[in-house]
Amino acid sequence: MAITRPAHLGAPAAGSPGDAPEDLSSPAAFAHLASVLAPLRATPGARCLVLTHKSPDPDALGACVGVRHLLQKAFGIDAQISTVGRIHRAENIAMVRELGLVFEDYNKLDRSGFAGALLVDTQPTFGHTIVPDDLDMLAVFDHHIPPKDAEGPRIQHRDVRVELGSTSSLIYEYLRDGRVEIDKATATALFCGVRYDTGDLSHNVRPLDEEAYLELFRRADRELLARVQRPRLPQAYYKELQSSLRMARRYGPAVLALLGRVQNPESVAEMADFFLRMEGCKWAFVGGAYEGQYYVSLRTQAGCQDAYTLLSRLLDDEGSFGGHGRVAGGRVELEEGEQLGIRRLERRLRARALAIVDPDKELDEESRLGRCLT
Ligand SMILES: [Mn+2]
Repeated sequence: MAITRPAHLGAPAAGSPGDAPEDLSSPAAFAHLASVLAPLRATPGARCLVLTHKSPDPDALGACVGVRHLLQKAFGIDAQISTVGRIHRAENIAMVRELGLVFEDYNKLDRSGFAGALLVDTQPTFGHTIVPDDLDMLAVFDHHIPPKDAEGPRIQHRDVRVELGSTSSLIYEYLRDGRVEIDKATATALFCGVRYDTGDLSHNVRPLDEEAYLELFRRADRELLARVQRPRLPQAYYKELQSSLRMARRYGPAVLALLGRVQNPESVAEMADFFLRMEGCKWAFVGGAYEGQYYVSLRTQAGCQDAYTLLSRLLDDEGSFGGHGRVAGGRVELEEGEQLGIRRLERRLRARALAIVDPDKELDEESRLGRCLT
């Protein structure tokens, strides 16, 4: 079943080739993308590369699958998804396994056969993103705040909507405007993306996110969704949970868990979600080192400062980060003598967190050291 545009949005406009307009919105966005892809449509056998950030999350994965579907069905262009970095979180692994997704390893890929690249859920200048300098950047679809003054490659079609809850919602809009039929597998993948980034429509939600969530859910494989949401967990998960509980400290409205080395970088985000649920907790900040990088994750409650601004204060120009609404994450490159580097970095992070929680140093000594949770 093809998706029909809701009547109140009117009919899609005709194509308008040329430079990307400042403010892309439906249906001008679809028309502009069509104009950018027109030369490829005229080239038989043209293929595109679909890329995202390292260690993709469900929104990145869903948007990749959605863009590939859009290219194939709306424009007749073949596309290959390629990823960098392992997929870690149990839910994300389950999503890939259950949907039978196959991605090419970017580092082993022969890029010579591609006419151009499209990037989803990230932007070329972000730290955790690798983009080919030997391919045209045809399009970028994202909802993260762009970095200031960053010089990137020329992008023919740039659609970054920071107000949106997920990139998967944005891709849904293109499929809808292109009147593309969304099959069960594509709907399920996109739905996982909207669900993950908006917490089942509980935060960062715009009408488009809501429409995408409901329309995609209608078409999704619900048994498969249930298997993705409650996957089996490796034993290492429980070990990490135990050490996180032991190392976490409460500083007034904040919970901090700076974990030293972790076996799985995704557990940093997982634990931040977990600690934020504690009664009285306004924000949770978790960090852990993995393969030369120190990963950080921040979650904030409604009414608290937005996560992006708070994380920028916590990192104070160290490493790279991104975020929106109540969710932010980043990473800091660790230097030689890693063990010492981890400890020093954690000390700096703790000091900055404390300066935010207790700017006038009014807490007593014990509270300033942080209280154990257990
Ligand atoms: Mn996203």
